[in-house]
Amino acid sequence: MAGRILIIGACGQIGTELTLKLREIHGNEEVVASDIREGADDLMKSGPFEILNATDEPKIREVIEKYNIKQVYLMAAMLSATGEKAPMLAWNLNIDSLFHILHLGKEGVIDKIFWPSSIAVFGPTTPKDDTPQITAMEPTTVYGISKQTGERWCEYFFNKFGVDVRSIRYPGIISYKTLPGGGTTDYAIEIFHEAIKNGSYTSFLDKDAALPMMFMDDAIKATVDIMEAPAEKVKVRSSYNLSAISFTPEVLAKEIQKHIPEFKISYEPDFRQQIAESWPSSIDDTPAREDWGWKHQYDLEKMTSVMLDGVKETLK
Ligand code: AKB
Repeated sequence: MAGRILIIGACGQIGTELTLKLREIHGNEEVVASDIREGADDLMKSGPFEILNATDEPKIREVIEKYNIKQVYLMAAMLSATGEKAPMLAWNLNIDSLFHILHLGKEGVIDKIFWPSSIAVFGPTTPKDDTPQITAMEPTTVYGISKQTGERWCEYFFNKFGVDVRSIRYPGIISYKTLPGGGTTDYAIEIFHEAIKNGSYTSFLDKDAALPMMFMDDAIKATVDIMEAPAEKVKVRSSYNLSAISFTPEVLAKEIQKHIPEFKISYEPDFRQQIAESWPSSIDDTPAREDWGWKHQYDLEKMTSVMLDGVKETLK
């Protein structure tokens, strides 16, 4: 590969598994992980790592030069629930980091950028079911506003300066290797840990809060696929809708009960319920499927059984 890959925010929930996958594909030395803190052992030991704050532009340039980086995956972000507690910090982190990377693309220092958006770009005026790619978008969270703004800037930098930036709107991502941090969809991971440890879970979302979700392996596959697609196939340069499964806490609990019959769920909705209510229940991702061949592999049943095995393994 001509030039290496840099992952910013490599120690987070998606960053960790993405780094390991990209190292498997391109070779360990070709993929530089970076974050503001150290992460999982396998990530730290398998290839180069740099402590890097995503808003520190001079340090980003230094790392890019040091390793001859040509592709950047900007995974650092403050998510929806945490963002509501620290709005300005969320805005600064989510937007400043993106600007630094887009400008490096504009200057021709790097060739390709991946930047994740989210279903949080949608809001209460968006059609809830099978939300189309192009629709009303009036997000009500700081995280959603920052992601929507970021999408506009990505498209602008592509149109005006030819920056090859690619993006998908992640739904809630479900995984067992690294815990998520501060999202509204985090209940769908906590529930597995609590089901195995205690046989019960109190959900911070209501029983019928349906949200779009996806197992981690599918999210990683989508990320790798869109980055490997020929440029002309990536027709949406804001961000692609991406969909796999959609369920409520009650439906997920019933699926878990097929494996752990004594599992009990109760509901104590908090401020995150309001965020969930402003988001779609399900997503129409036809453009991603048609343009670059996106296809998910995990349904609710398969995801649940892999999650239960995976969480059991991590708790050993
Ligand atoms: C969150 O809940 O904030 C995230 C997301 C849907 O982007 N998981």
